[in-house]
Parts: sequence; structure tokens; C-alpha cells
Amino acid sequence: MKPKSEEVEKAKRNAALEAVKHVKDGFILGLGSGSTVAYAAEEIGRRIRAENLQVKVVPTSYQAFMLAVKNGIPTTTLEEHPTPDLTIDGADQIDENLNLIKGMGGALTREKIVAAASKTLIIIADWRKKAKFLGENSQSVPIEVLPFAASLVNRKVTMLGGKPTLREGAGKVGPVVTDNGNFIIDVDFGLIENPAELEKMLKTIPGIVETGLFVNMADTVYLGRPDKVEKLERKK
Ligand code: A5P
Repeated sequence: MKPKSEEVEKAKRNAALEAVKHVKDGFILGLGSGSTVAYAAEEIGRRIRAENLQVKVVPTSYQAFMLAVKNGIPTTTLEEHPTPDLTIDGADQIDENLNLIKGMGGALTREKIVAAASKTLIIIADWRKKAKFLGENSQSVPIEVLPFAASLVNRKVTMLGGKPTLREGAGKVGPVVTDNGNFIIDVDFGLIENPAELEKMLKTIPGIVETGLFVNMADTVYLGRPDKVEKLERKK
């Protein structure tokens, strides 16, 4: 049975609230992108007003920047704060080792850069995002590519066994253009038993700017349900 959308929204919010409990006064935060992060931004804004919490965020997308502005959260940059204390971000799929697929909102490259710069990465998601293996339920891997390289990348990922689809816009004809001026190719690789190996191979293809595979990056995942939150930690 399909879950009701209000149950899913409650689950996302519950996960976000748990993550924001980790935010301390003086923190520099990476602010991820997506609908689950929107709840985290609301809670950070609420705490700024209620507790006079002093924090700044490095946004991972224009959406994250706008969420920060809307919620009264001061923004900063990696130039000013190269090592954020904590990044809170969403995910599209999470495997048993806390490897992730991200980028269904098109924001994967800046998300990965900010996550890699941060001391800690906390992922927030609803329960439907958990999988035994990445790639389950036909979840494809978003890949950001230079427009000039799109046909080469299509050919190369097909040789690796993937089925590529150039992401088309909604509210715009033609391909989606990312915050960095690139295209997104969504590639269905089937079940991904070794995400680290796939990531390594993809990174050898000229024109791939970044992939939505986040391997060994998440420290903690809060998996929300309508009535509780499960905490998962990466084995190190
Ligand atoms: C943005 O490109 C993504 O990486 C998001 O973090 C991911 O798609 C999760 O988004 P939702 O929280 O909206 O599901």
C-alpha cells in the first residue's frame, strides 16, 4: 500500500528534527538540498530565533541558499569557512553500509564538495529510502556532465552496463541545466553491489563532473518514520 503523503512528510520532519539536535552554538553548517532538508532549515531558523543560536550555513544549491534566506539563517562560503562542523543533507537511497545515491534534485556536485569538506555528515531521509543494495527499485545514479561530453558519457556508461537517460526539465523544454551549468544523466546500473568500484570507474570518464554515488561519506543517518526515528551509524 502506498504511504499517505502526510505520513511521509511527518517522517521527513522527524528525521530533520533529530539531526538539528546536533547543531551547537558557533557551528558552521553545510546545508544540503531537497524537501527533507527544508524541514531542517525551518528548525535551524526556529532555534536561531528561540535560542539566539549563532550559526552560519554553506548552501549546497540555489535552493539551499533560498531556504537559508527564507528561514533567517546567515550564509557563508567554503572560502571563509573551509571546514564546516557538520553538514545535514538528504538522500535518494541509502544502503546497509550508509553509502548513498544523491542528486535526484540535481544538486549533487556542490553537495559532495561541502560534505567532503565537513567534519561530519548527517543524512536525513524517510524510511522508504533504505535499501539493501543501491540501485534497488530501479533507482538510477544521477551523474553531472559537461554538456560537451554528454554523448561520450552516454556511450561509456553504456559500456559499463548502464542505461543512461538525459534528464529533461519540468517547466523548461530540453535538458535540465544544473546550478553549475551542466547536464544530468540518470544511469540505471541495476543492483550496485560494489559502489566504490563503480564510482572509481565513472571518475575515469572525461566530462563527468561528479556522480551521485556518495561512498563512505555519511557518518550518521536518521531514518524517519511517522512516529519514530531510527539512527544508523557507519562502521569505521
Ligand atoms: C538533491 O539533489 C539531492 O541530493 C537530495 O538530497 C535528495 O534528492 C533528497 O531529496 P528529498 O529530501 O527531497 O527526497
